[in-house]
Amino acid sequence: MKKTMITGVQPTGNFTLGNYIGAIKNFVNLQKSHDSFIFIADLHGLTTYQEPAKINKTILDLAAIYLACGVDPKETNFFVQSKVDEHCVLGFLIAFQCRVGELSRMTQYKAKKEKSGGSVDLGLLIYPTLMAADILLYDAEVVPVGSDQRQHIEITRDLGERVNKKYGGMFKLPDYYISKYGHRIMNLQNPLEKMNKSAPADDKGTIFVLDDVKITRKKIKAAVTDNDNKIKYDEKNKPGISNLIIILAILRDVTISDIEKEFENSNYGEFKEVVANEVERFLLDFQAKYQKIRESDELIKILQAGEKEARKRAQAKLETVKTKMGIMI
Ligand code: AQP
Repeated sequence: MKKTMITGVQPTGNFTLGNYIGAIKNFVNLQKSHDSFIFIADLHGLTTYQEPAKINKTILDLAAIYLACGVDPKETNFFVQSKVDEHCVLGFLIAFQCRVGELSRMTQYKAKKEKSGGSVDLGLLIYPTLMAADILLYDAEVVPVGSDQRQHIEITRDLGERVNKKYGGMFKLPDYYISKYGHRIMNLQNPLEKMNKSAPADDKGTIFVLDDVKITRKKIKAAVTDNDNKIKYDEKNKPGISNLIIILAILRDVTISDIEKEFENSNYGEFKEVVANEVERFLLDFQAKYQKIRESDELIKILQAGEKEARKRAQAKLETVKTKMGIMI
């Protein structure tokens, strides 16, 4: 029997090459061999204020991005999280199983709290309990994510296990799927920081997938490197060039040493030119697919079909959970 796989992305900010390489590309590669679910995490997006009039458009934009990245609705149940209410109900029940200390120790929470000057909304603290519900609701065993999400998958396992022990086995426990390379694509201007989709639209270190390719070329040419001028992977001492090596290797589906070998006699200028060409080739192909899908009527029909299957599975699971917890008459 196929294992169930699930992943999601918030419809906030602007989708980056990091999101593609770190999460969606892995999902796309595995979708056929798994019982696959992918959702637009609009409820998670609401942990920060979103302008109500813009939310629908943003969801459809992101849906078109997923499909243009290769998510295949024939292989994958593709839906919007808020359309399946069971996520919220299970999120609530899971939150009761969690200790405040566990949540306040999450790295992402601590970083965001610090950034905001210490005062944060409750949503940011309990975000991992909703994420745990998203995964446990479908008995997902595989969750392809970037490395920033590792801790959230670990707490999902802990919470699932805790409920199983307390009320009797009801959840399968998930594992993260984090690729060896590409799980943390770095900002081109600051290769010690993750490339984020919440970066400002004019950020010179972030490659947004809907960027004009002329802009992307400039960003890659201006990427911060070092003075060594050798195309050698060394994350610690050469984070900038290592980041570019990973981007090129993954877009070409080759290994890091293939890249090192091919460019052993090249300088940084020549190498950046090749990376820029490869990213441009990827983006032009992606953007053409995106435009076509975004304008088509199929988009909403695809989401509705995915929602139907997701709801069926989620309802059945929630009934089991309620019965085990004793909240059914
Ligand atoms: N730079 C990255 N490299 C590899 N994987 C990444 N992911 C995100 N950034 C990178 C993975 O993409 C999936 C969706 O994550 P998200 O919706 O939380 O996107 P984000 O860019 O992390 O969002 P923000 O709000 O811009 O950043 P944060 O919340 O970190 O401040 C996930 O699987 C993620 O791991």
